[in-house]
Amino acid sequence: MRGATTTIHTRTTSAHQPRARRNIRHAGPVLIAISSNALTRPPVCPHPLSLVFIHIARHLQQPSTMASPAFTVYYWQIKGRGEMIRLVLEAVGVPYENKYPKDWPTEKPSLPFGQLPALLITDPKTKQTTTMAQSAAIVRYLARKFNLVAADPMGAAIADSIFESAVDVMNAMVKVVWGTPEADKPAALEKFKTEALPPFIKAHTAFLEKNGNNGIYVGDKLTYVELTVFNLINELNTLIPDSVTAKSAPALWKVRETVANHDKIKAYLVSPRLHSK
Ligand SMILES: N[C@@H](CCC(=O)N[C@@H](CS)C(=O)NCC(=O)O)C(=O)O
Repeated sequence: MRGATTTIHTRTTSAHQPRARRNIRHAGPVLIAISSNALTRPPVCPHPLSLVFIHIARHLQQPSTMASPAFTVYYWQIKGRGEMIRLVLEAVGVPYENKYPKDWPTEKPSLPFGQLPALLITDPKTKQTTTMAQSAAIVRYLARKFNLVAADPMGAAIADSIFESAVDVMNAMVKVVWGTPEADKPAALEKFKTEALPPFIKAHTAFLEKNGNNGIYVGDKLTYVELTVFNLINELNTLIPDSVTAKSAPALWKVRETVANHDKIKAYLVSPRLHSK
C-alpha cells in the first residue's frame, strides 16, 4: 500500500563505518532506509548481498523506471459493478481514467466476455494495453498489486469468501433491478428483502463480531472486501431505503463508516470523480 514502509539495511565490511542511514523517497510505495554511503560508492569488499541491495536502492531512486501501468476503468457512467474497481484505485491513490461505452453493440464483441466492467492496463514502456475482465478478478488483481489484501493466506481466503457473498447479494440485486419485468418488480423486491437481505446481514455480522466489531472483517487491515461491502451497502440503501443502518445492522454500518472515513475515500466521495448514480 502506498505509504507502507520497508526498511533495507545494507552493511559494509568496514567495522568502523557508522551505521548511518537515510531515507529515500521515491515515486513508488516503498520508503527505504539504507546506509548513507551505499548509494554513492560500493564498499571495497562488499558482502555479495549488499551489492544486491545497492542495485535495488538505485533502481528505486529512479522515478522514470518506476512508472506504473496506466489504468482505465471501462464501464457505464454509473457506480454499479465498476465502482468497486474505482474504490480500490481511489483507496490506494492510484490515478485512473474512466471510459464509457459510446456504441455498446459495436464495442461488446471486443471485450473478453462481451461484458463490462473491464480494466484497461497500459504498459508505459511498450504502450501495449491488456483488457482484463470480470470485476472480481480485477479487484483482486489491484488489491494484490497495491497491498489491499489480508497478509496471511487463510485470512485472505476467508476475506475472499466474504467478498464472494457480497457479490452474490449484488447479483441478486442486479437481477431484481435489470432482469425483472416491470410488473413483477414489486414481488421480486419483496422476495429479495425477506430472503436475500437478512441472511447477508446475519452472516456478515457474525464475521464482524468474531473479529471484534472493528469495522474490518479479518484482523485490523482494511482490504478490498470492506471497500466492496461499502459499495454494496450504498447500493442496497438506494434500492431499499434504510435496509442497512446503524440501528438495524450496527456491525455492517461500522464497515461503511470505516471506509467512509478513510482519508482517500473521504476525499473521493466529495470529488467530481464520484459518479452520481
Ligand atoms: N461476472 C461479470 C458480470 C458482468 C456483467 O454482468 N456486466 C453487465 C453490466 S453490470 C453487462 O456487461 N451487461 C451488458 C451485456 O451483457 O451486454 C463481472 O462481475 O464482471
